[in-house]
Amino acid sequence: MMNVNELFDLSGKVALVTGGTHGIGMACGKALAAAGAKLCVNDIDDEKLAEAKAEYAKDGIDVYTLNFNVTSEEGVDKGISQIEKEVGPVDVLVNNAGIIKRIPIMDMPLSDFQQVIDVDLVAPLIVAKRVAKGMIERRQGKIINMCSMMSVYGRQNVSAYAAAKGGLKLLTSNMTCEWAKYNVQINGIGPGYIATAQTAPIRVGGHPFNNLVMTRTPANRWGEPEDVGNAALFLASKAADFVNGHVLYVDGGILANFGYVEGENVAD
Ligand code: NAP
Ligand code: GCO
Repeated sequence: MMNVNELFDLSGKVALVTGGTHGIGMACGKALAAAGAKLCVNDIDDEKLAEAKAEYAKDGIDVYTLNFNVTSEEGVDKGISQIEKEVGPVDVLVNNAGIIKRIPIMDMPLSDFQQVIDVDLVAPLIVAKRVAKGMIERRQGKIINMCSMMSVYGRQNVSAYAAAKGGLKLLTSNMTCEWAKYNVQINGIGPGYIATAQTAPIRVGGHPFNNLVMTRTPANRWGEPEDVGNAALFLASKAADFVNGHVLYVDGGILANFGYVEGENVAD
């Protein structure tokens, strides 16, 4: 008979969550650590790494922290080598680190567009390539790329972000085409609108975008980072060993919903 605990047990596994010092990344980290994984998180800010270490410790998690920029091939190689030496080979990678710039296409400097592409699309490739080498040799591994509603939809002012997240969805497919045969599962998570620092500018203080999220989200609420962390645990577990190239949308039903008008006459 199946043992559910074994199915979701990550004991002995090394997990890296990029940008895992707060928000969705921290929720993913906490979920993986709760299942027994030895958790590593990176960031580009030593202060945030120190704060995160203290925050994780409140949950009894002794997180391994290190500072490297996911857009730097050299930095990523050094960081992953350090993890492999100090902790062990990476079994689970969550490509979570990301940025957004909300600027109309016509006003967005090319350098800004390029920066978003570098962090949100090229960096997941850099990190995945570096850890996949060992996963392929060991014939096992889990890679989870943090996609978005913008992997499917466009939206005003987030062109670079949508281009990156759309590309990340298809990069996830292509990683699957090339690496699944080595028993590496590569999937994406597509969070809906989640209450984090990244969405605070369009969520807090009575921002009108709140109304849009409420009407477009059938669950009628913003998601919590933990909602995404739970999905990461599933995709990192044995329960998802035959799930590959899939983007698991954790969106409260947004993608199922065209929208509605208050007071619509349902008799028509
Ligand atoms: P967040 O609060 O902005 O956190 C992003 C993390 O990535 C931060 O820890 C940040 O570090 C780190 N980071 C940024 N650039 C980096 C770099 N070059 N190297 C290393 N780390 C870097 O965002 P979030 O809301 O938790 O989102 C996390 C992921 O989910 C992102 O990929 C985002 O696009 C995606 N997502 C978010 C939502 C949402 O509604 N919140 C929905 C869909 C998808 P610093 O703080 O030091 O800059
Ligand atoms: C925005 C938001 C979104 C979310 C997320 C939705 O400005 O539209 O920041 O992009 O972060 O990606 O899935």
